[in-house]
Amino acid sequence: MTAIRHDWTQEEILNIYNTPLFDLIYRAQQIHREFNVPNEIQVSSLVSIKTGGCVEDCGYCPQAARYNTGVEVHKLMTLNQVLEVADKAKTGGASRLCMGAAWREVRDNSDFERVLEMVKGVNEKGMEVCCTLGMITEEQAQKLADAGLYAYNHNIDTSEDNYKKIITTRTYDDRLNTINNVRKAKVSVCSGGIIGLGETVEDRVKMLQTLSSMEKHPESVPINALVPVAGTPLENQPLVPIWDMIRMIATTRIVMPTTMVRLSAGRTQMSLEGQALCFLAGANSIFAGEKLLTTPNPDFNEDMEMFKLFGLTPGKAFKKEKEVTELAEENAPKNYA
Ligand code: SAM
Ligand code: DTB
Ligand code: SF4
Repeated sequence: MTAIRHDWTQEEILNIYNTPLFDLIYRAQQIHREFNVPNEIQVSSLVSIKTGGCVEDCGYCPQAARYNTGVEVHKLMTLNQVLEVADKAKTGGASRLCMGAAWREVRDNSDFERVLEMVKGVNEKGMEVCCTLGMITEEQAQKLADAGLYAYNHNIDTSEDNYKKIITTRTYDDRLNTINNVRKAKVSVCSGGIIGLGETVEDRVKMLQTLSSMEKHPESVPINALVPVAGTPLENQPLVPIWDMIRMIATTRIVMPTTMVRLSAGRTQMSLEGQALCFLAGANSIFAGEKLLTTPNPDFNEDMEMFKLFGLTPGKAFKKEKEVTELAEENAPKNYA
């Protein structure tokens, strides 16, 4: 049985990343099958509940107010609008709805109260609810948990060094702090990053080291390929080669065996063959639905066609990835502190 490790060194992770491609995919697939249900892909759908006008300066983001990206600013959606979106997502085959807000942080105001109502309402529909609302305190995390929140997404995006080049309005520690607050409230952690920001392979490796050395691995790790958006500082970044995506996913799978590895933004730029290799490399989750937050994504029908073609099935809600992780960690030989 493969051990769940929290002490991967940068050198080890770099060596994995640089393994000959087929050896890398083979090892990732073996580990994938040891800890996860083969051919089952978890499907999440995204909804931007509050769009644009964000005060932060994240260099990749079309929703930052300071860049002219043409994204229309929308105030917080109503509860009913969100419930309608949830129904559509469920019909489309999604087991989780992820609600995103272009906020720097959550404030204790009527908007937050409304988000709590949304969490409650979507949860009552039998869907897992995820939120990504920017920085939150421990108390806010607890309120979200009490309302029925299943997971909270808060990406570390890249390495600590590279982070400073991409975002100046908050620090890496701010990010880690929010992740800790989510953990304390016993909400499932979803945290990953973006490749294609102009980072080095070492930056990618350092990001994976930060995630894999957490006391508990995030239950889900989204790997986004940058969607370059006109008007953002990163608009001219070349598209991520599919080989980098495959290597990144395989490496993530190997260092965090029980984690849900999400093939996230950038799928419209990928061929079906490319996506197939990402699944073979251990990705077991996607965002489905025609839009991510503000940019296009394959629609539900297209993805269901792909599932049919590959013989994949969408995962059921509340499969308790938390428990799976805990069980696997209990059963695995301990070689970490
Ligand atoms: N404002 C909150 C925050 O920053 O945590 C939540 C929403 S934010 C848009 C969620 C994540 O989307 C970011 O952390 C980033 O990793 C990802 N993202 C944003 N723009 C992207 C782009 N153009 N391409 C790929 N991923 C992107
Ligand atoms: C994540 O890692 N990727 C999603 C979700 N978590 C919130 C967001 C991708 C956003 C891509 C750019 C956009 O559509 O605005
Ligand atoms: Fe704001 Fe989040 Fe976009 Fe950064 S990534 S500008 S915090 S919406």
